[in-house]
Amino acid sequence: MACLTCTALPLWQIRRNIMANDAILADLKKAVETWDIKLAQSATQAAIDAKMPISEIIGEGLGKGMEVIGEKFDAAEIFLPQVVAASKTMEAALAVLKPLMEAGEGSLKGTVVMGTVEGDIHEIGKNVCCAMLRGAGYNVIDLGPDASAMDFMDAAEENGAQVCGGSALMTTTLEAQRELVETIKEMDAPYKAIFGGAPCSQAWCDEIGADGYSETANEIIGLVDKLVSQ
Ligand code: B12
Repeated sequence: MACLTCTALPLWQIRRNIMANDAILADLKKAVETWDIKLAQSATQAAIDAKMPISEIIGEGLGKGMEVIGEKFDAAEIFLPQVVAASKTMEAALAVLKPLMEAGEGSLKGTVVMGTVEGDIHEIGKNVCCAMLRGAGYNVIDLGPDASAMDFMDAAEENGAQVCGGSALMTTTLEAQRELVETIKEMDAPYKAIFGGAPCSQAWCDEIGADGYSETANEIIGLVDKLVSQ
């Protein structure tokens, strides 16, 4: 939280900025919820202009909209075409953020190979994690969806990665996370394995012997920071 006594801004101006930022976050959420690509792009640009951190733009704005989409889909209030439209809106907003996210790469805190595990095509959560990690200064190799354990191994070796992060959104594809842990162990490779996605949990990660789990993209940075510094 900002220290009010340390800033040169008068209190009324701080309050006005907070209100303006709240309005931008509401627009970001609404844009994804209503699959409004133009609003997503303009609100993302407004957030950048307001110097909002990437973690807030994604975690408190766009991501909140995607949460609503997930809940509505689960409740059969909307169907696959609307979910696809919301995904495309999220991707359009992430494209506006891309130059900002890539600016962090120069510092190279480490390299993370990210992918959605084999048999699974859900990408949005994984893309959000990639964006957050890039924003935090990591070099991220994104394998995209349907990535096999060997795809992770090859990319990690080629790029000297420290961490492999596998996303799974279906109960049927959770097993592919176990396979990645086992492949890393069998090959006696030095990579840490972290996992996430809606059906994944800390208990599941403990069961398969993974090195870490995070429920949200906001927590992934702290998790990777800890593993890379070990
Ligand atoms: C969007 C979506 C789709 C889109 C995906 C678009 C895309 N480009 O990704 C489309 C329409 C293509 C789709 C297709 C399908 N889907 Co779908 N989909 C969803 C939906 C509605 C939202 C998922 C999402 O994007 N959430 C928003 C993101 C931001 O959240 P997230 O993914 O959880 O990610 C966060 C965290 O989990 C974490 N995280 C994520 N990954 C990682 C990785 C690491 C390493 C870490 C640390 C953290 C982390 O950080 C993220 C950000 O905070 C979910 C419902 C739901 N409630 O999850 C169903 C859902 C996942 N889909 C489902 C199904 C069944 C399918 C289909 C089989 C449908 C079909 N009949 O064809 C196909 C999949 C085919 C396949 N082989 O993969 C089921 C899965 C059921 C199950 N438990 O197995 C769900 C749960 C819907 C349901 N209730 O039935 N889907």
